[in-house]
Amino acid sequence: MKKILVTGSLGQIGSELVMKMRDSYGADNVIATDIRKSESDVVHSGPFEILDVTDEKAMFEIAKRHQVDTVVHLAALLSATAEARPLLAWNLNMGGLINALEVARELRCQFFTPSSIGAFGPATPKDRTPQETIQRPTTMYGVNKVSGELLCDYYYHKFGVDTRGLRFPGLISCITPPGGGTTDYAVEIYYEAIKQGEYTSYIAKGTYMDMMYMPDALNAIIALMEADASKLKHRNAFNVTAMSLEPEQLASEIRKHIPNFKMHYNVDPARQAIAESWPNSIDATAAIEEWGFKAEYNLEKMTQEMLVKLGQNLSLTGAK
Ligand code: VAH
Repeated sequence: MKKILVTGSLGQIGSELVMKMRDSYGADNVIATDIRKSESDVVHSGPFEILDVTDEKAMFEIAKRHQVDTVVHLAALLSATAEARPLLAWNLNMGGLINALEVARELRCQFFTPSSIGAFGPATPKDRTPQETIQRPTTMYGVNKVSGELLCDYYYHKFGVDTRGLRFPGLISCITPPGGGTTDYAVEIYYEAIKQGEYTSYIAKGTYMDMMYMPDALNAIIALMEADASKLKHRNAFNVTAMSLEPEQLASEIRKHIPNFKMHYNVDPARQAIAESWPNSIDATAAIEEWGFKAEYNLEKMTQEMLVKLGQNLSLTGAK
């Protein structure tokens, strides 16, 4: 990767990945794009372009003008929003993906896009879900993710595009809150713990989902993209995870730092149904064996860092 185009650069992954890639590859070598502009480090620390990923001509023009050799396609609607607006999700998630793959094909770029544990469904083995197993998701987001995995495989086998991807768990970050996800509760809880000392979870206690702290996710993307292609058997959909959590575990760990933290529940049936259709835990053996995946953060280490960094960020913005 020398010259990288990133779509969805102001989103939860993009806003941190762009900054990390600019540190590693040079600010001018990471072209950030998003459908809107905002006052952020991403916009001010290197090249930024407005891009609607459903406009392939515009994407091709930006990629060609900057002579990129890598496309990192992150722009997408997450699970809860996709379930509320399935047709919009299909058009954006699949239309954006095929456009990004076409640009990568025409300009002979390496390609990354994330899949998700959302690519699994109720028929999938729930515990230590294997790398290769039944994928019959019951959400539009899951249909998009399975279709995306197959499309990326197709572009590799048919056109030789060096496509790579990861099935991400819920990602927890202190920089840009996620929007429209099912696992967002695991981010919101930290913000509310600091601001209010309590949190009302829309996911029921005892509902296990895989989670990962954002620094581990960013390292995984870069490690996969820099991995020896000859060692990759799975390419576009490596299971990666750091921990399997349910809301009470997060609450207990937070109480080690904020003893009076109170947890309440007001379950959202729509997002609870999505969560229950996903695995409790997935198996990351293929990623470990094929390109050395390793997560550095467990619940204790993540919570310690999240509360310290969020506390600083919220004080800075006066939100505390
Ligand atoms: C979501 N955060 O909740 C995303 C992710 C595994 C979950 O794909 O939709």
